[in-house]
Amino acid sequence: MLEISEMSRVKRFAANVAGRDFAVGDIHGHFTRLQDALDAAGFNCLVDRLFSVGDLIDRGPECHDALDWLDKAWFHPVRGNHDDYVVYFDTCDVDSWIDNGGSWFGGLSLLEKQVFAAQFAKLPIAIEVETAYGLIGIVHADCPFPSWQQLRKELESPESNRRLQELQHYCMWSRRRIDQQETHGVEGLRALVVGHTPLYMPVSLGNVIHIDTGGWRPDRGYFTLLDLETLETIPAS
Ligand SMILES: [Mn+2]
Repeated sequence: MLEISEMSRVKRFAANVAGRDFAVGDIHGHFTRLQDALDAAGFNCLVDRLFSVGDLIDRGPECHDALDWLDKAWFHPVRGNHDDYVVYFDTCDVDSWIDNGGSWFGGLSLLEKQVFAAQFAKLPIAIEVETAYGLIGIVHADCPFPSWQQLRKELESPESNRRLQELQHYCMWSRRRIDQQETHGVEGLRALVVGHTPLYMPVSLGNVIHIDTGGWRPDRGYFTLLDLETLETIPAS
């Protein structure tokens, strides 16, 4: 059984003074398409960094490539709800996982499953990135509090394991903000970047930017790259 308590649940990155920082929405096993989007943006892996809102696997044909991408020094994902299935592959709700594109995992050997789980257990729940214009937060689905500092504090020192599970679940699964079109935003950040809910174009609600434009979808989907300094998107939206 994996123990994640010693892993860092919030990861902070200093400003990138050498190149650009981008965030991208849910990938879901479409790394070739992602690479095409990076090439189109002139992404330079020597100086640029790519942050991901998670959901690296399930649904698409290239889930196995996720481990290669995790090895890249410039690729930094948070943990999505699908990635969390991998971490807890031996105890999670396998039926709902398979219903949501997870059948590829069943084809792995036990050793391969354990390697995946160990790597995915290292994925933080939240990332924060310093930029010239303020701090950017990244979670897969949403921040459960009006303030980023409160989320960071509770993730780093939760009052109980049960509380931690609830918080992590909200960060990875909630669609409340986008469903309710809540515009109050999250204090303590210039912007919070999230994915999880596929949209036809990026949507800003207060300072919360939803960037999952369904790059993994068979039709009408594309990857949006959000520049974390300018908050402009490629393609422009
Ligand atoms: Mn998701």
